[in-house]
Amino acid sequence: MNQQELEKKFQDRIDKGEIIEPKDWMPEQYRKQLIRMMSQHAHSEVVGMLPEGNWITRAPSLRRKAVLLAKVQDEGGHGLYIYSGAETLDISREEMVGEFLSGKAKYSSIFNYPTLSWADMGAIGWLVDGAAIVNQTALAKCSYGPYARAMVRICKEENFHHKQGYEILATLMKGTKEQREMAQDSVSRFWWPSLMMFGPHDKDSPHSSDLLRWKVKLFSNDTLRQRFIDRTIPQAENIGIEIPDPALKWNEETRHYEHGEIDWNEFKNVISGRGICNKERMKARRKAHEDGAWVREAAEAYAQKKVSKAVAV
Ligand code: FAQ
Repeated sequence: MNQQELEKKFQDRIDKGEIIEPKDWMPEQYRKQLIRMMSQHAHSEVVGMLPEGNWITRAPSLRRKAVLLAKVQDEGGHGLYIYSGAETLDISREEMVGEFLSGKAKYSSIFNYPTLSWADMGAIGWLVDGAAIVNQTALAKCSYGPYARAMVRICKEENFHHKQGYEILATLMKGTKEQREMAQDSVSRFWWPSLMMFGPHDKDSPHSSDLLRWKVKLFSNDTLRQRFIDRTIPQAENIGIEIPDPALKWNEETRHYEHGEIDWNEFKNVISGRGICNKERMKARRKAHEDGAWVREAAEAYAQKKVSKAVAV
């Protein structure tokens, strides 16, 4: 079969809803797009440990500390599943991490914002994990098997994260005036950056048409963002939190919330490395990588010893 026939056969499989597995033939661009998206997703999970890790020592009770510790550990685990999934596309973990540490590969814009108060643990769980769930529930049905399967487990864990975040904010909203103000301030800071997590508008999204055609993305950026808004507003009303968007209003005809425009200049700045915490996040990850060098060397030496023992036997 020539290239054209192979591509047609591949697209037919996708259109029929078949799942693509690592050993199947795939267009080079499909492989490259998946590597880009999955590695960026994995980097986001790992960088995502930093804003919350910042509060582990200052959690207000032992219970809150244990929950936060488990959550941060879960995010690290998610990064590892996704790196493993991406390795099936013929790229090594070292290469992916190398591209991230050199600044070539991106990670989610949301993790370049600082966590200034305990309420931010609530806002991250409720809004950031909430946005991640909307995005990842769709990805759990994507055309690439290893990515879809990783998403199934990740979504289950993210649901716990989402509930614990909402519970933190609900508790604060039932507390003192200062606690309610702290919760409100946090949501006011995290609302717009959470909407940015879904990426640029569909018309400005260069990768969407390929990804939608290949069913890596099942829904567009704007569709998922709207879904997130529609499901989050009633939750905000339920606990008395105000969403910092004066343009927000329910449209009875479309049965969706209308909302104000995102500050795309801010988004562009953050993804170009000029956000509040970009430098700090990269510095922390580079240090963690350097500090972990001895672990990688020890693991490598151990693996080689095992191989030479097996050969001797
Ligand atoms: N941040 O053409 P598009 C989590 C870039 S959840 C940074 O629309 P695409 C869980 C994009 O890469 C967060 N960059 O791109 C957690 C591209 O640049 P490039 C991670 C962004 O791929 C919770 C350019 O803009 N989730 O970690 C962003 O079709 C709590 C053009 O954009 C995922 O990664 C952004 N927000 O759609 C952890 C989900 N948006 O690569 C800890 C998987 C866009 O050409 C605590 N990824 N860009 O240089 C996706 O669904 C997609 O990749 C999108 C972007 C929707 C993010």
